[in-house]
Amino acid sequence: MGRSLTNTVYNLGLEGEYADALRQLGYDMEKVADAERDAALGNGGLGRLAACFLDSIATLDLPGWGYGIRYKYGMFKQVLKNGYQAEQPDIWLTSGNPWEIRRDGLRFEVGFGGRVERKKDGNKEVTVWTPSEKVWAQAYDNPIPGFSTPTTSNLRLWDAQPISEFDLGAFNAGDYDRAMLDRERAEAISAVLYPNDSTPEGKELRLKQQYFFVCASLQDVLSRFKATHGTKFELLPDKACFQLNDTHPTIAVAELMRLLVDVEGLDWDAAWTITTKCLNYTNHTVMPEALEKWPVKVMAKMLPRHMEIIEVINEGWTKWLGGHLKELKAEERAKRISAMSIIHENPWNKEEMLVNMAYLAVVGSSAVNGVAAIHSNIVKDEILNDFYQIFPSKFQNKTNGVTPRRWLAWCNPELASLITETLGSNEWINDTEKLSALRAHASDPTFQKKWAAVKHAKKEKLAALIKKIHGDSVNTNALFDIQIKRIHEYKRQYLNVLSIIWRYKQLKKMTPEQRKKAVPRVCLIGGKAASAYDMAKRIIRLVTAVGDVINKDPETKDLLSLYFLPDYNVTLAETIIPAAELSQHISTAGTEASGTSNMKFQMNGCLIIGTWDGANIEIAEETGVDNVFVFGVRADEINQLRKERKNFKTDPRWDEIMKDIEGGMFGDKDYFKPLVDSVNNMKVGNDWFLVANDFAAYLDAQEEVDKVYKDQSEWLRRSIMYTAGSGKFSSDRTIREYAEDIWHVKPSRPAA
Ligand code: TH1
Repeated sequence: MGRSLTNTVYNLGLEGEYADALRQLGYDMEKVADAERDAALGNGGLGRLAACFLDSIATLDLPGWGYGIRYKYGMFKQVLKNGYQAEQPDIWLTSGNPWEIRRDGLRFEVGFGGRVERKKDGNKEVTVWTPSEKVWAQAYDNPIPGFSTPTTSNLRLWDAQPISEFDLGAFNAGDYDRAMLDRERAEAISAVLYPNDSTPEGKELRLKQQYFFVCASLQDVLSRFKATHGTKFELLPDKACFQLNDTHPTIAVAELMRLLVDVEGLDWDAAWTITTKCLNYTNHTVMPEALEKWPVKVMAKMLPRHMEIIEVINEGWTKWLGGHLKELKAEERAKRISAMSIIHENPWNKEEMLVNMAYLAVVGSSAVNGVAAIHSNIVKDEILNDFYQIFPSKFQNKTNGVTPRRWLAWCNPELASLITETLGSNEWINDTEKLSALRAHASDPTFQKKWAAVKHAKKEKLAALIKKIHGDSVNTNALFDIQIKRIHEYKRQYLNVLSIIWRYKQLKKMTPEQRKKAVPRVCLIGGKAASAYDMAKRIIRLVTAVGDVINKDPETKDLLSLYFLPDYNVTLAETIIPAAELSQHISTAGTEASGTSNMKFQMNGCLIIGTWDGANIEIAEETGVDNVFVFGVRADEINQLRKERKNFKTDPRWDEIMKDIEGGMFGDKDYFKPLVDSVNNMKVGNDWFLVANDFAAYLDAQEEVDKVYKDQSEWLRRSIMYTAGSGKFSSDRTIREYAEDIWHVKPSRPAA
């Protein structure tokens, strides 16, 4: 979520009044705002997307809430120690969180482990699950006010608490450690966020977290449903629906079945009809290693009844599939069924059976969607193609969006005023399509001048922050070139650093006369590496090591500098994005499902250098493809290219840089060896993400960037065209599509 104070005041339309009131009390708004810590309860784009969705749900007067875990420790704080990433705990709740409202008395029991028995209830057989461990899920509400509406949405977060304060028996017997055990075990569940972005952590505690928040959230909704509709569960799909944000809450399929069948006494088929009508699934990644699979053994031990339910679902599903595919030859049919089974063998370990959570989500949902047009096509044509063939009408696209309140109107008030003044009203904040009227001004020199002045002011502000962090004054007349996102091989920060090395070497070779003509750049890279992601940490070290060399070089430092911005988070993004002139979205084509910072940069008039991937494609279409620096191979080429890696002839410039790194030009050569190997050595990495492949095209695209930057009026024209073309990427548009095509809900505003 990031910070709440400033955004809340903004959405409520109280900015001036609130600052005045504070001043009368002797406080300065900016300082007060700065004291707030980010709520960092997610990893990256996935969580921040949900935050934008809540802003849009409230603003559009839609009846929707968010659910999650009230982690005691959120995303770790990243610090640099001698240029290496180190992690520190995010102790964000110590001074209290003024935004949350603890709902006393609103808590639900969540069980784990234990045994399952069949019992007779009259002449009906019932299933009774007796968990061996129980905890409370205590509700905390975090209000989300809409912009320019009385509607306020809610983010309900669950905190895990022990059922009994402590074991008095053990305490009396003098066994103090055992007396505290329950508390510790319970609190562990909501203690800490797993810091992996896009790759799942196969830890038991993670499954426990998933079940914990799903179980509490479903009970919460069902209890509210029952308060008005009693046990008319056939009405449930009309009254409630759940959007599974990736596979993480997919255990909901089994839990809703359990609640309806075991607790409410519905028969299986009726419960299945209701369950599949209530649930929908959004897929957010195509990375094969990211698709969650839980070992049957782990699930059976922690959630024995759910494992049974999943087995029954799978039996019904595969049986139905057999009937559906009866035209196929027996052998082919068996192959298809086994490929689509929710429970299957671990391909790396034949002894182990796995529950495929994406398959469970598809079978258990009404609608399945991807998050950008290209991504939804990859979902249909590749990852879930078998399922698409069976249920073509289930599959949809919902291109991501971001809230224009936080990411333009609020974080860039100078640009917002200029836009409002130019368009004659601020209606664009709720109707971003109106931004397209800026196109008529894109080539107007007077307007360009004002536009440039805003960008410059934002660059000055960012430069002040860099000075505070690194102690250096950067050249604010330089092109501000920025890549901020989680560090991942597929996002290719590595490619960016390699090109910076090449740029540095070129500058070094130039005469002073030639240097006068070079486009100066300030390169900024920020992002966290998952603590166990070794290669990502090496990439961070390479960035800092290259920065250490070039930022100290008196000959070139005004023409090229490189800084790593530690602890990239929502608050930092709010200062960085308005100041950016060029932003990098350079994932290997076909790997970034959507990306959402690309949209935030676009709104703020920042040009994009990017691959034909994720939402970059739609951004280019809306902005004008010629206004975007597009390079590199296309998604449909990568399978072939990966096969042909061995015959790939690297660019001589690439070979030179690899030798520099290996030779110790940036120190630490042993530490960088695995990085060099991952892109050169067929045995080690095979250059899976095609860094070497796209290198030459990337350098060409960067040269084109310089050329356009030298023509400031062309650059500014493009910059204006980006904002003008960003209308589609408001999360209001995305949420309207979810509301109409999947949730079937209509706006309704509380009576004033
Ligand atoms: C991200 C995707 O990588 C990104 O492309 C997309 O814009 C964003 O979701 C929102 O749709 C994902 N983050 C995660 C995090 C985890 C697991 C899967 C994904 S996909 C933990």
